Amino acid sequence: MRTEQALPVRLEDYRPPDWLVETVDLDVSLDASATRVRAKLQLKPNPKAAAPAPVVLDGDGLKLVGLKLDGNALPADSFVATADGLTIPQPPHGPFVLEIETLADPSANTQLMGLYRSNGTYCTQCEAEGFRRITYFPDRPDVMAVYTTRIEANKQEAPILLGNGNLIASGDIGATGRHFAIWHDPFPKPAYLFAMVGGKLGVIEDSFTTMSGRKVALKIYVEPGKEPRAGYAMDSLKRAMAWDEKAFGREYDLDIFMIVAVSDFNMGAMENKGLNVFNDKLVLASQETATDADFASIEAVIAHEYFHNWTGNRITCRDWFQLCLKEGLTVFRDREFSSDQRSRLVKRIADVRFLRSQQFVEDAGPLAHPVRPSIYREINNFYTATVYEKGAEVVRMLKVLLGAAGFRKGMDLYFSRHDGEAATIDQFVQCFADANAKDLSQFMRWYSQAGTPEVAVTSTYDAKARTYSLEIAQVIPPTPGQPAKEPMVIPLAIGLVGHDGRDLPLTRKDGHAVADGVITLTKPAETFVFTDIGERPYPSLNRGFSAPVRLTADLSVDDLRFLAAHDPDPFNRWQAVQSLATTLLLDNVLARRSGAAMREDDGIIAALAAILTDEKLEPAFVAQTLAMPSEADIARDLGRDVDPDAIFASRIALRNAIGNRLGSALREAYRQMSDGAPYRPDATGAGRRALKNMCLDLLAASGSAAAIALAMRQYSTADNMTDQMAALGTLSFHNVPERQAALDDFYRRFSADPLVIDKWLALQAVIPESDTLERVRGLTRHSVFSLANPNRVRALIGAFAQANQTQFNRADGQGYAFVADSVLALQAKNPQIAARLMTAFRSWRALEPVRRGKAEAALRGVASWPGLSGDVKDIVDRSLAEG
Ligand code: 0A1
Ligand code: ZN
Repeated sequence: MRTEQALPVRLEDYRPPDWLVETVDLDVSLDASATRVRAKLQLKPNPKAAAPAPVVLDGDGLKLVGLKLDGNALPADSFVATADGLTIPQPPHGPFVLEIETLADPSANTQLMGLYRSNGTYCTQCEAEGFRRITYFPDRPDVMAVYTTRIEANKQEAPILLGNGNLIASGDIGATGRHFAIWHDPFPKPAYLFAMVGGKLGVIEDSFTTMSGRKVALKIYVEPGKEPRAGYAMDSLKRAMAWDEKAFGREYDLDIFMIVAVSDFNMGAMENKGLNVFNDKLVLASQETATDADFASIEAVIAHEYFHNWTGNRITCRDWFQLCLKEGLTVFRDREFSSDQRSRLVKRIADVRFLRSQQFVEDAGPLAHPVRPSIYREINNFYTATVYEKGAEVVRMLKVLLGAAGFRKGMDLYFSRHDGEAATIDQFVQCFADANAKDLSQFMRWYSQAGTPEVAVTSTYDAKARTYSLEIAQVIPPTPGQPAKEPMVIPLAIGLVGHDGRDLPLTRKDGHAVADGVITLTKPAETFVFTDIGERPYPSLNRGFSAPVRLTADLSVDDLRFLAAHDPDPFNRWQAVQSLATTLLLDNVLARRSGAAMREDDGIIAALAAILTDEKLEPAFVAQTLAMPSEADIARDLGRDVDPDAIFASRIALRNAIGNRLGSALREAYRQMSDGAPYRPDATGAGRRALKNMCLDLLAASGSAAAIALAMRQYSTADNMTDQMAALGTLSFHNVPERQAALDDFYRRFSADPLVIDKWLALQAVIPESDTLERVRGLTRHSVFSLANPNRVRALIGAFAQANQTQFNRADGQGYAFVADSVLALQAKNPQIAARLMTAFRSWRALEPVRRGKAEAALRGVASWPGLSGDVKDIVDRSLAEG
């Protein structure tokens, strides 16, 4: 673990590497505690660099055993080797071969970076800076080399040996009981895409024939016995491969594509060339063990990692500041894929909810940073919602601005111009500019300016002149290191809805129609005038969430009710309901804080009633509309003086009112959606279950004993995890005897299945009651829990910190103390997971004074800990920084 404070790395300091590596020959002899790594690097001076320079290789915790230059052992005084680096001050002037031998202990690797073991399987994780934990290397993405990997191991312990690229040889090593495999990857790649695996694994196999007729072998490796749960992942992979050919003209390039699922993994999955390594929760699924949401995530992440083969691997990043070049773009691509496989509308709503709940919150606090940061200390801490989610929104805006055909032209140019390169965001955007003869220089501010733009709209209708104008101002709030901002390019899709519920034609003053219904803001304030408008219309703004902004408009409650019922853009129907609910919820939070009575509102109930009974709407959309803003949504919109108890009370009151007032409609919808059809994880089936379970939850929110009985019945009779889990979730929010009975039953049924036990842990962690903290503390001592497994930590402590607003934010500060203690207990073992847990404190300044004080004390306590890991220190320091 690195404990010393890393020096900041700055984008402006980028220099091309002094030395390039043409080929890497690795020879890895796997052993539980003493794995021997021999690396043969063909080095050559970079013609682009100022010669002659020393060779400086990165390392992290390495033990050097031997070093040769062009076949000769290097004298001790001609190099400097530490655990964290290897320098040869006076290397030859031309190309040479360096042979490095190191020893590693994979069983002791608890950080899960570099070479480690998961349930006995040897595996690697190299992004972002893990390869330097395997051998000394210029560990930066602009050094791309051709790798050949020889792996050997005890045949009993690791019968399966996998590497990047194609298998070129394998066999036994005499009578030693050991065997080997040699893998060759012909595509030059950065070290972060290196991977190897060795273990006892089961496999499912299939194949895919590419658009040019090449047959690709597909293999998914899992722990033995779990093969039957890998089928959906395989199906998703084949659909993703076909989709990328159709949507982007991208074909797979090796003869084999492999996925390995492991139980211990810091993130979701990793796009290593030809050998993706996955967190097993994003591979394994069956009707009995996975929910519809799990199936959807598997489909999306399998696709995401596959799509990286072009956006990330074939074209990689010049440096880690360009992370969004591969991540924002690849998230955009996986969202498009899911939209085409499922419902585009429902997917968009889910994505926008996620963006607002994660990225808007990040953008509004001390951890805010641009989509392309310009400074970092720990790159691991920049795999954020801003880089991924806002990064995807920025790519999406390019498509809105250029149209589908213009966007595709830009992508085609990007693929042809930069294939095989380590590129930058500037080069990416330049492709869209060149392909469409457009100036996108102002658009680049989306990459450099942090903060969510606030767009304020005022409308005026002039009946006499038959004009309607929108006066629109944009402000980008200050963020750390960026006190003042320049105006952005904001594409706003809009409609003006007439009384008959139809869009009026959008004609500008100059007589031209507004192309595609999109107006583009570029200035701090500007006015858009539409002519020949015969009635005062209802403005429908930022349709489909065309720009990731916070929009406020002078819409009355009546306007919102009209739009909720009639907006031809269904996304904005959903948005209108959310806006109505938000207004009510915020009013009631303030009322509660000041001791005034909360109000009930007919508008929102009437809007929901209309949507619930509209049979033309897809069930998944209705479910999304019935889902009221979360406690975190309300806290974010409040922005200051946040009292989670008041928010909870306000939200409970609204859900109670919905459950009571719409009881018969909810029961009817529940009945209609319970069709007894066999389970299928597709969008249609999932949508029906989503609506059914939303109805159940709202009925229970009314406090009805019949609804609790219904939930208990659904829990016991469900034939799939979605329905079972939803019923258990509903029960867990009510302090009734059935709750504990169901939780105990669930544990008995699934105690041998860690991925299902994660659901059981998470459910208990989010119970909004004052004894939850004790329950969670108790569960940390339960035999199913382990601080060494990231999934368990996220399920229990992560869920408590991120998804239990009232209990994490207990007024006595005990929730903060528990999470801070957990971070300290974890950080020496796994600094990455500890740092991520620490981000739960990111909104501490928005809390009301008592909680703010307690949260600050917890943060300062962690900051003062001796031997704090660099990863956690980076998060804590930025969280506490002023301004
Ligand atoms: N590139 C991966 C994300 C990832 C990043 C770091 C990791 O190290 C622990 C693992 C995975 C993706 O976008 O899926
Ligand atoms: Zn990715």
